[in-house]
Amino acid sequence: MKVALLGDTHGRENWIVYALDRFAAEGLTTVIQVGDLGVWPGPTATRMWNRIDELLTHHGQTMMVAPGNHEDYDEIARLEARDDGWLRFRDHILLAPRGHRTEIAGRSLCWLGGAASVDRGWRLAHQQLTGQRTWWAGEAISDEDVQATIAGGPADIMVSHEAPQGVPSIEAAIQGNPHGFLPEDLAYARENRSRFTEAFNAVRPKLLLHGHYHRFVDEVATFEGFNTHVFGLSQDGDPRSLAMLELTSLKPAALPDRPRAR
Ligand SMILES: [Mn+2]
Repeated sequence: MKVALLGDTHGRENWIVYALDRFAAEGLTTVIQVGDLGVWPGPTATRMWNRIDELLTHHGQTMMVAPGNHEDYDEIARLEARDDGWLRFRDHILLAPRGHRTEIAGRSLCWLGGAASVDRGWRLAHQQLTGQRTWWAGEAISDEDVQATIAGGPADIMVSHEAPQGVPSIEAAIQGNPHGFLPEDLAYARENRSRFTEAFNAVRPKLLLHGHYHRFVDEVATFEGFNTHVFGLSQDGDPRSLAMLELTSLKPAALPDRPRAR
């Protein structure tokens, strides 16, 4: 069985429509999304997600999400959990609680969303100036989230927004603070990433699917006594934020080239 993989979408409707159409053209009905979906407050976002849910219905697709850092965690906290644990955002858009477990086509999956915003201070300053909120404390991965994830044991696939420490291409990309983030925000992000890494080391997945870094990552990395194929999806606008995964082989692949449908 093949499933679709989708990187950070940041609530960009035309990109999400494009992605879902591309997946539909390949007959892909299960979409794994790795966070920064765009769960935002206000009626504009509400109407947009209603339209996306209609499109998912039309295509017979379900989107399963490990939420990111740029999401309205107050809204996520109000969502109702279904009997199977998924948080229902829309009928066909399901958000994973931290440490959630599922099985698809015989493969075990562990879901751990969340990440710390390295630009937290800038977002809070922006809120003070404009009144527009873009940061929620619920983005951070808590000790309880880590413990819940560890309790579930290993899994074949881990779906997350964050990536663990020790992935060479990511370490190279974030080294040296090129954007000049605030020291306290860098420390906050580093500490949160350590917490994610602790959970990751207990899950020991064969394959990690993640977002957050807005760059394509495809490498086998060595961790504490195990190897993981780390597959990081890029963000909206970049073709490398779309992929598909054959669950038998656990090999992600790019979508075949086809003309743009709409
Ligand atoms: Mn993002």
